[in-house]
Amino acid sequence: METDQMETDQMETDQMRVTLLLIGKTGSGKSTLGNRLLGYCAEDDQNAPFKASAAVNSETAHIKVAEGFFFRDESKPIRVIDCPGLGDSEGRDDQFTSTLSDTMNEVQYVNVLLWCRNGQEDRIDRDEWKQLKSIQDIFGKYLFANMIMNLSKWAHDEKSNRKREQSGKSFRSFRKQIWEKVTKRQMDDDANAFPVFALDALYDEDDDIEVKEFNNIKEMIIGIKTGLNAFPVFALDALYDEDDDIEVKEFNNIKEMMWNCFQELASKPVFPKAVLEQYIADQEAMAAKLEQEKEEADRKKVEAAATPMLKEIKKAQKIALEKAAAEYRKQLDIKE
Ligand SMILES: Nc1nc2c(ncn2[C@@H]2O[C@H](COP(=O)(O)OP(=O)(O)OP(=O)(O)O)[C@@H](O)[C@H]2O)c(=O)[nH]1
Ligand SMILES: [Mg+2]
Repeated sequence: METDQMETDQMETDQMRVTLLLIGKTGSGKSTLGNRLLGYCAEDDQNAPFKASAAVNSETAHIKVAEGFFFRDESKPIRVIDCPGLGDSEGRDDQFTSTLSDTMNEVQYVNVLLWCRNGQEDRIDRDEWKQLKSIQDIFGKYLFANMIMNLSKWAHDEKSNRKREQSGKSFRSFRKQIWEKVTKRQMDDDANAFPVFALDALYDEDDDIEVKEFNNIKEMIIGIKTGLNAFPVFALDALYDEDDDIEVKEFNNIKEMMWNCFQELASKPVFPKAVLEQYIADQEAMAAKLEQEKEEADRKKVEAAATPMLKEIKKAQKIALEKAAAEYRKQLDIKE
């Protein structure tokens, strides 16, 4: 009984689990952020599910799925999927789409597409486009509506803040610039508006394919309104200084806002195309089976209803036949 209860609890938790897919370039801080969101603080915590490192080559070689709770809060179950960053030197890029596709078909849905970017890099390069393309191949364009961006390596201490303000690169202005560059529209005062792409994305404006791809993905991201109405961007510094009051306050603040977004997307999961196709096929098979069963039941019902009627008809026919035969005999004057 207790085990049953535990299994039920487990199933309910699974149903509610907010699933996050971390994407981004190699070294952009995906694994570090994933560990942090699951409540692993120390950089070298051996129990942390994802391995992070400062190595030049991609540290994460395989897609890994880890389940836990948002900052270990048991009322907030999450599932984090950490991907290798594209653009490594090990030639793994080609396998990326098929491996990601397999993993997605297994996990079935994603609530949040969490795009990690190094806050010190304002260019979006070819590898990031490639990753977005893979996502599109698997999910269709819909997952882009559930996108959140996080800038790593964006320290919030006083000195860093001051330095950025002085160089005109505050978080607000950074976001505004990107927004306007991508949408070619003036950003209104909506504080949640998402700076879709970074400054001076690397695409080659003379290359038709690159231009097409840029515009394509741009339209998707701006145009879809099924997930979050405005795409938020955060700068949660996964390695903030716990002794710096400003950093701690900012970290907790951003953490809170991030969870609110996750929660909003919890009821708007996005499914891979393959999962949807399978679901539709199962539904159709089920409907066909039900139809067949219904036809069989109807046939039996008609048969059952027809039986007494047939008996009546047969009886009436017999009577008529006997009557006709009697008449006939009379005509022939056959004596009985
Ligand atoms: N200061 C600071 N450093 C960070 C932050 N996030 C990641 N780093 C550092 O950046 C380096 C790369 O981080 P990873 O988490 O391994 O990056 P990744 O995106 O998982 O990289 P791949 O697995 O290679 O794709 C590590 O040295 C981290 O300590 C951050 O928010 N702030
Ligand atoms: Mg990694």
